[in-house]
Amino acid sequence: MAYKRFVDRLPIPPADAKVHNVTCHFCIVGCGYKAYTWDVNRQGGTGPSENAFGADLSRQQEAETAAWFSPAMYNIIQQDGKDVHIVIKPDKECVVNSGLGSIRGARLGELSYSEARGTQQQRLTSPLVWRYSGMHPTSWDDALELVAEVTRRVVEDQGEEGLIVSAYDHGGAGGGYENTWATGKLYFESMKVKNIRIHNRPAYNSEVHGTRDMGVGELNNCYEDAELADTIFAVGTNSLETQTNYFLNHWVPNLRGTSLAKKKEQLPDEPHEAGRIVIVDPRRTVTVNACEIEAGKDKVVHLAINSGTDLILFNAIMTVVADKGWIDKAFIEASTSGYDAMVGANRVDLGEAAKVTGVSVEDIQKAAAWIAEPKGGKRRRTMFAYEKGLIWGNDNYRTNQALVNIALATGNVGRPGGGCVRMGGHQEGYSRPSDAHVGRPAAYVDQLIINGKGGIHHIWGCDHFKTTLNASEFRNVYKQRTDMVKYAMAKVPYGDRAAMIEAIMGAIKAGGLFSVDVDIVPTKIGEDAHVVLPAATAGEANLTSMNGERRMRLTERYMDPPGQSKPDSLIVAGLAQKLEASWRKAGKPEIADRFKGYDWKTEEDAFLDGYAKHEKGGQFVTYARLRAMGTNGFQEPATGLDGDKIVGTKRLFTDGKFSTDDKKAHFAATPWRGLQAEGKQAEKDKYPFLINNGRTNHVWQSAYLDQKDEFVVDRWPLPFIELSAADMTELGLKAGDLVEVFNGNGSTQAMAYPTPTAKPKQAFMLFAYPTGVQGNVVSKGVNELVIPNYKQTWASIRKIADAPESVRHLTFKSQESRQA
Ligand SMILES: Nc1nc2c(c(=O)[nH]1)N[C@H]1C(S)=C(S)[C@@H](COP(=O)(O)OP(=O)(O)OC[C@H]3O[C@@H](n4cnc5c(=O)[nH]c(N)nc54)[C@H](O)[C@@H]3O)O[C@H]1N2
Ligand SMILES: Nc1nc2c(c(=O)[nH]1)N[C@H]1C(S)=C(S)[C@@H](COP(=O)(O)OP(=O)(O)OC[C@H]3O[C@@H](n4cnc5c(=O)[nH]c(N)nc54)[C@H](O)[C@@H]3O)O[C@H]1N2
Ligand code: SF4
Ligand SMILES: [Mo]
Repeated sequence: MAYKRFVDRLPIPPADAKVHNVTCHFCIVGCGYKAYTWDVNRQGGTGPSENAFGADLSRQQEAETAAWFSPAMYNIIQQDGKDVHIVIKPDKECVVNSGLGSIRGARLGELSYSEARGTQQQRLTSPLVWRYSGMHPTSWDDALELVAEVTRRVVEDQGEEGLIVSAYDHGGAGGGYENTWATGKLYFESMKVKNIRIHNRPAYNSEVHGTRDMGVGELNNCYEDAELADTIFAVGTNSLETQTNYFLNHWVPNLRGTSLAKKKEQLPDEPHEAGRIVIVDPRRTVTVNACEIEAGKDKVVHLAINSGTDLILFNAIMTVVADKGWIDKAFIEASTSGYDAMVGANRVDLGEAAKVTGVSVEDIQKAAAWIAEPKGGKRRRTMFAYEKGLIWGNDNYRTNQALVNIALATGNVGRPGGGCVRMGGHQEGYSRPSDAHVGRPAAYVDQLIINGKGGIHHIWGCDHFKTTLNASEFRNVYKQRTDMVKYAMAKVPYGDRAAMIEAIMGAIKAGGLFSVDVDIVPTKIGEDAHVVLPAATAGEANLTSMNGERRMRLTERYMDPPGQSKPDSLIVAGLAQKLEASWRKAGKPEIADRFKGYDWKTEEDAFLDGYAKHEKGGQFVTYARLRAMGTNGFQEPATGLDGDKIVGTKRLFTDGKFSTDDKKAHFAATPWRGLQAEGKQAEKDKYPFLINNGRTNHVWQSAYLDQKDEFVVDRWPLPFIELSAADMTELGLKAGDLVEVFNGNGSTQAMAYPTPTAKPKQAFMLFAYPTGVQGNVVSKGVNELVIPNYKQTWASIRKIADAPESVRHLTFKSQESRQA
């Protein structure tokens, strides 16, 4: 069982503790935190003037006090080379989270690198290179010169097609405006790299092309809209677990009716009641359960559709809405095009839709009414929210568009209480030169690697072995190709650089791949790399990003990076300089000159070169202004200054003008066409179990920090796979037993978690976990724009062993702690 060892007393932050603005660097929500630091051999007192909270700590504090922190929020870190105490606690003044932490963000303290307290000792502290048959530490110069030299030689041989890049495109840790700009400048401006992919999909494309092509950018509302909506229509988003404090601080008040006063105040001319919610998800999530508890069952509809059938469901809802005339005629007239054609093309028979989706005709009609039926003669306000159940779902492009069709038809884009939005994953922080040269559809990069293409791979903060589709085949080929280079390298003395480069190039010509991994910890893909470069992460460098309502903040540097690690932007700068030198030495000054312009000394220099110059409103944004605007920041785009305050934009598209040439939002024809990606229907026909997959509250992403956090590893030594009681019996399983999940794509393992609410033959497995990679059984099938269907996976399951020792202490209680 998880417990905090050696902590029976925590120091009191003194009144003069340094205070830093922090945005939690995990999920999209971007909760505001404050980091308090002070000298390690001091602490504050209980008197209000003696502690940083200004509270009388000699007395019992009230239940909702902010003058409090938990052991998980605390650590001892280094600041300017000296040990200091640190407390990273949620900020009550931040409008995003109003002082709430989550089970992830509230551990920012203990997830920091600390030599004094032994946390995150896995962090990379120096550049590593492959020599003497292992990874060994070296200097930045040595490592970067090797990377630059091999990169140049590969480009000389194969053109820029030979350089394959994997890079995050998000905000938060492993991203942010500084780092996306730096990597973008290197690969899109100094070079014109085409064979590049994003962290979460195997090509360089939008995951929501569908909505963008209609002119509707995907983060178009504000979190307050969830408090103002009459109805929230939530598709494939398990927001209690994945956008936790957005759900708790902005959805729950509406469902409870506590945002009614706000509704009446802001929208006085219409009737109001507590919010309702419709959730589309094949499985009953804890979000569904929490909504039933908060709103009452009569205000919640869970449409438990068959996996991958969202599209026909949306078309059916659209059909009802159109037939009833529950549309916003004035808006359709003034701000859109193609309505009639869309309704004609997408019309479906409700009986047919019910058959395909498994949802009754009555529930389809009820959902349509809750979304669009006028209330007391006024238009109903509905917020449409979707995330990976839709985005990584069947026929992504059209399904996305089918949802936007309903939002537009009902006049819910650009209006209070509306929006048609991604719930989001990471924070955002995209600032890069044009990627137009990549083309559309973009190259399917994983397949290039699998098919022996490319000679060198640069990886920025991605661990494809855990997180890509078709991961089993990808890893097998990757290992073979990188091993070829390792064997060649082992034959020459490392110090003989000229001979080493020849050996590497020889292996590459024979089909090998040279791999460079930039990360903060050792990764699975990094095990096959030849050079590993240590990055500093959020809090160890200044970093800007925006959240799901485009709220931009600066996370201030509050601690030293581990060892020699550096912010990604400065690693890019170092690499660009080495590339310049390498091309110059090779007698190609015209190419060398393209790598000028990286003389950044700090991450702020990268920010000024990128965001400030290139993003809309960027001229108003400086670190100093962001710092002064604290954890509330402003909502992008910036439109000007009010004194020294940046003025932002609460909602997009409020003027009814959209991002198309004619400024109209374009409705889309999106007829249903079954399981669309290659091989999916055959896989479904062949294997008995749906292997639905995704996230759980405790774990952040591929567990890159959690894998060394006692609390998480103790709860999830192995990834869980939720199974119905009937399936447990049929497979001869007891709680915690080890199972193998396998199909034609590969195999993986997990721990059986009996789940009373699971439907028979519909399993749900934790994704991306180091001790069992769900992606191993995901097929390579993608849509025509190379968007994967991680969620539509079918496989067999068999028992491997009785519950191993590591899971015997676990509880297998239902995740639904109570029922409505
Ligand atoms: N089966 C299945 N697969 C999926 C998904 C799914 O739902 N199902 N979802 C997909 C989605 S939405 C996502 S976002 C991806 C995630 O896929 P990835 O982005 O590959 O995984 P992460 O764990 O988020 O982070 C990758 C690496 O970034 C490193 N990192 C963290 N901070 C920094 C930093 O400051 N600098 C650098 N250089 N590195 C850093 C971490 O140590 C980690 O090794 O997985 C995708 N894969
Ligand atoms: N705790 C935690 N929070 C996170 C993350 C994390 O790792 N841990 N990661 C962050 C990131 S990068 C991302 S992208 C987001 C993802 O946030 P979400 O999209 O909310 O998370 P997932 O669990 O991937 O998938 C959501 C739901 O999609 C459902 N689903 C599966 N198939 C279908 C389908 O065919 N149709 C519909 N409608 N639904 C389906 C699943 O049952 C699941 O409940 O979470 C972010 N927040
Ligand atoms: S909800 Fe997201 S941003 Fe907020 S504390 Fe949790 S992980 Fe961090
Ligand atoms: Mo994501």
